Amino acid sequence: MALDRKPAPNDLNAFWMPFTANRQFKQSPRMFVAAKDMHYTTADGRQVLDGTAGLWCCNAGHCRPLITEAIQKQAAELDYAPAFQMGHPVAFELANRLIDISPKGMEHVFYTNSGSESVETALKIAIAYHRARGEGTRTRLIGRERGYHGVNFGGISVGGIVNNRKFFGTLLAGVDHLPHTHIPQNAFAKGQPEHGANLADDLERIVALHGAETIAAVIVEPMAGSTGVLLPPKGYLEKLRAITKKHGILLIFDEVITGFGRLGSAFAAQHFDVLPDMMTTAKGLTNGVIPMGAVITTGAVHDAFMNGPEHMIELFHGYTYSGNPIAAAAGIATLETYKQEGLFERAAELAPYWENALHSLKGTKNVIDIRNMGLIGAVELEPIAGQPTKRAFSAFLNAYEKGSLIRTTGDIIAMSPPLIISKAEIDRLIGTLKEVLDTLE
Ligand code: PXG
Repeated sequence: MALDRKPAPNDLNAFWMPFTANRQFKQSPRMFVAAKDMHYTTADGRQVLDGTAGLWCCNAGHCRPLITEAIQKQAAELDYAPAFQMGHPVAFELANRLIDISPKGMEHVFYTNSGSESVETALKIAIAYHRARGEGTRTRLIGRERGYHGVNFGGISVGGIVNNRKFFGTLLAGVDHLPHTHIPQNAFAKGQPEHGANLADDLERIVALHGAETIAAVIVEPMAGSTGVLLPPKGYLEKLRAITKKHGILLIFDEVITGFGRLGSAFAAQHFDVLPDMMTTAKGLTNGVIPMGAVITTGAVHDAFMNGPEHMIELFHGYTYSGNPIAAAAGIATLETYKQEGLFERAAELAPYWENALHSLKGTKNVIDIRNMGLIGAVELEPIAGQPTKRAFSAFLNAYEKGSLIRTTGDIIAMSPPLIISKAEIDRLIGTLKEVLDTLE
């Protein structure tokens, strides 16, 4: 059947791009047309080294055969099955595999389609959990300044990024925020910084202000990725856990970025040895290939809902695509790839090399801080006076021209390469960045 409308292939107008400077992009577009392992191919045939694993999601690299084949096979065998009141084996198998790699105590998986939906789901479960246990006054949610929890209303409410919030009205009521953990004393610290565990004590102030009996949950990224790699000071997450536990408040770790090997273990909860009540995940769950997220909960959180008549739905929440067969097949193949190739261990092994390479940029023009953990790194630049974000954005454009993909947020350059990166590729990525920074204004 002929389409009655055939847009010219070079018409970029219709697609309103997300989190993009649309007008700048459409004047000089940057298009990827293919990818393999550590590299993208641009429309003009250049190879670009992926320093960001797409958007922190392609942890196994690109177009990996197990994942591609699993998707093809599943699409031909069972494309879709209703997600409510019906099941299919692939979603159950993936849930079991997720529990196998989760911290001990995590027992159940609730599927979503993105990190944002995982966050909304976890916040709703937290409030409903307290109500199910007869504590319906616990409805407040506590996030953190500079936190990123996706872009839906719950997520931007608990999140702490001003531009993601201020255009969108009054947001959720009953939300408060902890202070962020990015303090000047920790500049150029390697790995987990020494100073700032006491910032968690602010939760006691918030509890005293509102009353513990009004607070449902605290949500934090164990390591804040999006706002420029803000690390938890030593002892900070342990304190948050102790205070939340003391006051009967659920602790949610948003592991959308830290999950699936970024820090050298399956989840940050294991890396830091702190067990939250729920973990929100997405991205690396399917290697970014098919949209899928999951909230992983302890037995206690889940079991609080399992009462009432057995024919009744226990949680009035879910998505048409929760546990979609093709996404679930991609998830299984992704976890299998991580396992067969030992990618989480590989990230841990490479972390010291990554740390040294990154910190070799200390002293480079305009570099005011460097932060790292696992296979994550950030290089913070002095902003151009009166033109915040411009210097980092120029670095991004120049690095792309020189064949390396980096990300920027404000004047911070963030990098999170696929866990398959080689030492030579680390040298190339950091070498390109050094060249770029040396030549930038
Ligand atoms: N929580 C966290 C901690 C995230 O990092 C989300 C939730 C939302 O996920 P979805 O799948 O709804 O986008 C995220 C997403 C960047 C960048 O460059 C980070 C994210 C997404 C896109 C870009 O920092 N994080």
